[in-house]
Amino acid sequence: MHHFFGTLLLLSLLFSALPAESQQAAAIIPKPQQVSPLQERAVRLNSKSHIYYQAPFASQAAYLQGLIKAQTGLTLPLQQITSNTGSLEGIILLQDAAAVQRPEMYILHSGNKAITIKAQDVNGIVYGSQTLLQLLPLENRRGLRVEPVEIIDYPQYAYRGMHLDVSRHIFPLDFIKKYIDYLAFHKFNTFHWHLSDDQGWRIEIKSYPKLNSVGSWREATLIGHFKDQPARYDSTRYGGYYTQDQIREVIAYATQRGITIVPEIDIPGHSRATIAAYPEFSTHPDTTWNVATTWGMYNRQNNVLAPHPETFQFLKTVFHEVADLFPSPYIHIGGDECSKMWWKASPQAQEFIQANNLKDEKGLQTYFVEQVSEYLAQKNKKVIGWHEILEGDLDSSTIVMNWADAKTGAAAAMRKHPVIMTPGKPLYFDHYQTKNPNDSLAIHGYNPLDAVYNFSPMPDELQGKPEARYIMGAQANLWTEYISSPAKVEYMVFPRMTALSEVLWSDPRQKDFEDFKRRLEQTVIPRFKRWGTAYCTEYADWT
Ligand code: TNX
Repeated sequence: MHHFFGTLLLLSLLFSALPAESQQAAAIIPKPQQVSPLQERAVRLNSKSHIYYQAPFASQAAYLQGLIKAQTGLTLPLQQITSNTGSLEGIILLQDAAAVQRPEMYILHSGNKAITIKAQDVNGIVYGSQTLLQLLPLENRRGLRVEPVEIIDYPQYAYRGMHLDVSRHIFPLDFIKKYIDYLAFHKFNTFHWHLSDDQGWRIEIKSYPKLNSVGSWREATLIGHFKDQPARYDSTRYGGYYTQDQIREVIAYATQRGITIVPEIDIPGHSRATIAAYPEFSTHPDTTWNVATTWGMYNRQNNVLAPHPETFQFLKTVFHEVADLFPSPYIHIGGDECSKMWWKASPQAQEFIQANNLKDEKGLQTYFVEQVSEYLAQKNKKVIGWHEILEGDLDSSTIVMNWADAKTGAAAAMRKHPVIMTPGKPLYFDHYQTKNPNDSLAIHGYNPLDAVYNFSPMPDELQGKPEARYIMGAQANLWTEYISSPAKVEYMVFPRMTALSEVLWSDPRQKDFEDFKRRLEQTVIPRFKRWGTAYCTEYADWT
């Protein structure tokens, strides 16, 4: 008894001794590299406070203004400045490459009359702004109080991505923007947009209009049975695509938020929608081939491109259109699950293999990758492909996106390929995150929150090796066979994406799952509730 009250007293003393600001600052997600409470006066923002910015950050100042208004109701006027006069009151966004020495880094100083965010690039300003939002209250009660604090912060990994498959199910443009907002909130910098697959082509291509008039649409599709729930189908004619104008709008939206959009056109397999539109590009041309209406690997139905001259002309034209549209330095060309049986069964493909001195079908796959890489090099783009592209001998300029285990990722790095880690376990967010038998239908596999949090992008095999530098970062993938609404997307990614943001951003030596959950509940969950985000509430009960 005596002991119990003694501990309680000690604890409450400890807590009251902690300055309020460090309690508040400590709840930031993803956890910053360095947070130091200051002995200065807290800043109070009111309707007279301005957001001052230097010219390169005009767009980000407007973004921050919108975020503060959405969170607190307070609109802060914008004002451009050329330098920091030292007497400004409000929020100040500054470019300072001397003080801020890394890309994407920011230094936030809050004290006395101003909150200054310094960075060398747009991304640093975006991340400093996100941190500031987490320091601000959720309501405006006679001004917004921000504790005196200095935060020095930068990411652990350069590539921090989230993927979304819009082929299996397509989502409204407004939701794509919302998804990008979620990424920005979590300090991700890459959105991998999976735009083509067997079940539908989702980007407007002007030179080959049947990709859209035929390839973007499919007949009724069985989404799936689950337990005793009735089978669900998409409507008789399901589909759609994003126009190039819509895509430009999304790119501008992402750019303002420091996010690069990497488009994926999946070849030479996963090309059923292409073949439905243009059967002449197939190894087994048949005008009855249609856009796929079931899921899974297409061994039984032809979905592989044939090595005709017309096919390569097609690929060159399509990838040039895509490269002209997206400012991203990277274009993803797929390369996964390309069934070799169709090339084996095609005399034309066999002839092509011989005529070009290729070893076998794997060599033909490499040939496809090399051709497309050449077209994209003409547009100054680097190529990303799923790790299956390593099956043949491929030179190391291609970036490998590894959805297998750490060992496969390490092997690619040892071959000097830059590597992005997206292992199915635990980064496939289409897998279950609860053990609830009544959970909404997902793909087999169990990737709970703590598994995501405890994941490390760095394979053990590379510890202490110079090749460790080839690990660019990681990404979670959201395949949407059983995800047909924005709400289900949110349910599947949250809060697992929050855990991944910390894996990619924060110092791994400071990992602490209990502390993470506390900050999740203090900072992120209230915002999910505010935004109406349909996150999975069972993240703690089933892990
Ligand atoms: C494998 S991983 C695929 C996708 C499926 C996914 C389902 C990869 C590159 N390909 O086509 O949607 O499994 O989890």
